[in-house]
Amino acid sequence: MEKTWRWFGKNDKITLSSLRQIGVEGIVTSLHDVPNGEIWTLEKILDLKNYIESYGLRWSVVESLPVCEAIKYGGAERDNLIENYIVSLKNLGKAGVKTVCYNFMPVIDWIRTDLSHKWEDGSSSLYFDLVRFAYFDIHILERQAAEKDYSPEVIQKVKKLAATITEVEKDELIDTIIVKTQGFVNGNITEKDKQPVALFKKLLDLYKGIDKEMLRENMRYFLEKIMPVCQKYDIDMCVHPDDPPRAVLGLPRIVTDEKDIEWLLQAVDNQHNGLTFCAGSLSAGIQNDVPLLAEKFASRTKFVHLRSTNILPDGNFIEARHLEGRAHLIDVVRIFEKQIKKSGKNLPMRIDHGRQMLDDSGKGYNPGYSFLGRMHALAQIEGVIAVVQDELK
Ligand code: DNO
Repeated sequence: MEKTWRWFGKNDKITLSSLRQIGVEGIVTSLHDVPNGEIWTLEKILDLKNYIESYGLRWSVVESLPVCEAIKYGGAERDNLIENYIVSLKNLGKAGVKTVCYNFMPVIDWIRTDLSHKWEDGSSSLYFDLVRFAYFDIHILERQAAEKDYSPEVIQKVKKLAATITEVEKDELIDTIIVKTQGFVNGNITEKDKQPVALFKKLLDLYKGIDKEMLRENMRYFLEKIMPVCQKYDIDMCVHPDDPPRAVLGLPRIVTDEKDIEWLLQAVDNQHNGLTFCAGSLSAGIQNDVPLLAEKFASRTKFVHLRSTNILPDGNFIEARHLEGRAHLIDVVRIFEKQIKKSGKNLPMRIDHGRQMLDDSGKGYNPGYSFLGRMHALAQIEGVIAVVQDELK
């Protein structure tokens, strides 16, 4: 696999020269300064690409070219927005950047409730606590009939939490769920927004009446429109699974498990309609056997995220060490290395999230995207890849 790294552009505190030293080969990034829905010009793409190449690296994957909400809920502006998307893809194709990761999650991208869950050894990782999330849903968003979506045990615990939670904790929860984890990945809500909750509720309203079937049809519509340009420029679109892989906040989610992935690959049965195999996101779904999914979808996987989780009682989950947990990354690596051998085509892989450890704290890295924690995981995975490649000789 090609060793890639998610880098957030020229303002990222982690420099390309450091990445070069730790064995990174390719960069995963986006034009983070272009607002969602606007065209990525060839000029801007080439500027960043040349910058990356001047460090002896290559721009391997775009993550993400964000899909605007109106495309997902099927709003009046969707055709214009898809037109812009197509122009951006064409420009990427002309520049030779041909792997594009995106997602089709309504309103909210990945969800965590704690960004620095302490481990016994002093490091920390990201965490999802269902009771806190339900509290946010029921008491902060005050979503109509939200209680229905949680078990009586969870509701009981939410009541207890409501009696003790402080204002500071409430603010932190809002900041974690809809600001800090979202701003840098999709831009719906950013640190600049003064009233994130009100804004978020407006976004949720856009999906009133949109169920799983409708969201699927909107995804099919989008994919059918963009396939010709992907075909022409040999661009692989790689959808990122929903994280966590389940419906949330009354919103449908359609990339959660084997059936969903099967549906989307068949709905538009074209090699350019591919998958980002995010082992970590999939592993947070109790229904998912990660190596089994890797085996099944290896030929349509165009980009791999390596991370793992452990599911805890109550529907909570924690991001595990990369060689532990439900993702079974050793098996996953073996499956994709075999696929590479079979197809003769290399696959970009990035370490997805790392713990915060040693000198990572206080550096202002985006949540999950520590330097030392990810470097540590990369070294482990590099070892696994070397062993597997040796086995396959
Ligand atoms: C979080 C990421 C996601 C991912 C997008 C891809 O760390 O895994 O935000 O980048 O969903 O579109």
